[in-house]
Amino acid sequence: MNCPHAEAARNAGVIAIDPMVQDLDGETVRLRDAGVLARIDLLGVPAWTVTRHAEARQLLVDPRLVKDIDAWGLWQSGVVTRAWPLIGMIDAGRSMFTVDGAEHRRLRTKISQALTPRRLEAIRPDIEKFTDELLDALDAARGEDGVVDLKAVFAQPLPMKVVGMLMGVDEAQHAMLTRQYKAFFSMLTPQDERLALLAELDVFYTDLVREKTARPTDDLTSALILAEEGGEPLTEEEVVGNLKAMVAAGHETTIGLVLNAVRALLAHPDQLRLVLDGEVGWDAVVEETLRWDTPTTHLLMRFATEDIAVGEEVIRKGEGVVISYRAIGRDFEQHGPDADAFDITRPTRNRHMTFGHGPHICPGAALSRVEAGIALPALFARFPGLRLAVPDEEITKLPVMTQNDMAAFPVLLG
Ligand code: STR
Repeated sequence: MNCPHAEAARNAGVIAIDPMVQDLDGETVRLRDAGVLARIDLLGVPAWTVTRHAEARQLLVDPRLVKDIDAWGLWQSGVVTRAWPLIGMIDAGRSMFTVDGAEHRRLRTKISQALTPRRLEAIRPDIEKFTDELLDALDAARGEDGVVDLKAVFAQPLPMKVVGMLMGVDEAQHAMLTRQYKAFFSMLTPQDERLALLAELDVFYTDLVREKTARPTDDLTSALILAEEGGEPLTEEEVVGNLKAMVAAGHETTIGLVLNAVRALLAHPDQLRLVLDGEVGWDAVVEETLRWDTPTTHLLMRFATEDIAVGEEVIRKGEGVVISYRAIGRDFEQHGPDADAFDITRPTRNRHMTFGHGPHICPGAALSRVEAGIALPALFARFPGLRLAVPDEEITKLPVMTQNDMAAFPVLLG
């Protein structure tokens, strides 16, 4: 029916995700209150989002939901085009991030095997060295007033150094990549600029893959290129896609994990004490931060290849589904009535779903845990008097729709 009343009724239950949101807790609570499946509006584009742990867990193993953008009705009909500011979050080239089923396993296996806890033990000394160097840099970057930006000098460069080393991206390129991803994720970047920078990044990564094809080294990019007996080798496009996904994901999300953990501890001094006194481990801080303040707020997007009933609602064939990990971390059913509280001693702290579930579960989960598990204790050991240089309310969030990304994190090192 095309009458304005029906239209208004349909819109009534729709939550518009605000690209400029500062009150992320408010957004999270609104989504959780809206039900298991909420109707959202992403800059004019309608989608569903899943806000609860149990249902997300089911949907994430449901083969009727796929990552292939061609399964999206609004894309097929041309309503969504590359002019939409979030298109780069979905139409990111062929890679383990965008493909399902047997092909997905083919694209992903080598990466997940390289990132197991056991394999990561080999690079622990490198991560410790990067951490120490960046702690020196923090010390040196202190201004006249003693203030230094923990994001720019520490939390941001560390994951880039680690993923750069793993994938074979030269240090000289890290500043360029940081700048480009910042512009990519920011909703203030005009769409033509975003598309241009994505094209530039494609050229950069393609050149890198060609260089590694000619002269393979011992990094993961070279390993992805080298054909193996039996297995079908990846195409150049697939290696480029995986490399992009690794750098973008490895860089952006771990920044949030480290900063959100520091922020939570500084806001809860009693809990910081428990860790510093050795009563609770740093792993508990990492897990509780992952649950309570997820680096990824919303993950775009999957598409229904058939009608899928979820509780009272039906996701229709062709509709898009977002997973709202921040709301899922605050699910009362999963974490109890105090789900909104940060509590490193909570019994369910390891039962969060921040890394996803099912075939696409984050292949870098163990890596991010190792990074944060090294960075956080080293930071507090070196600067036991670490504190915020501004009131917590003055920490601003960047205009990024899908990630919990702070503009800066000014601290006094004590
Ligand atoms: C950014 C743009 C790009 O070139 C490639 C990718 C694929 C991986 C995506 C990444 C994206 C955005 C951030 C994501 C990451 C996988 C994990 C990370 C979604 C679209 C998270 O925030 C969980």
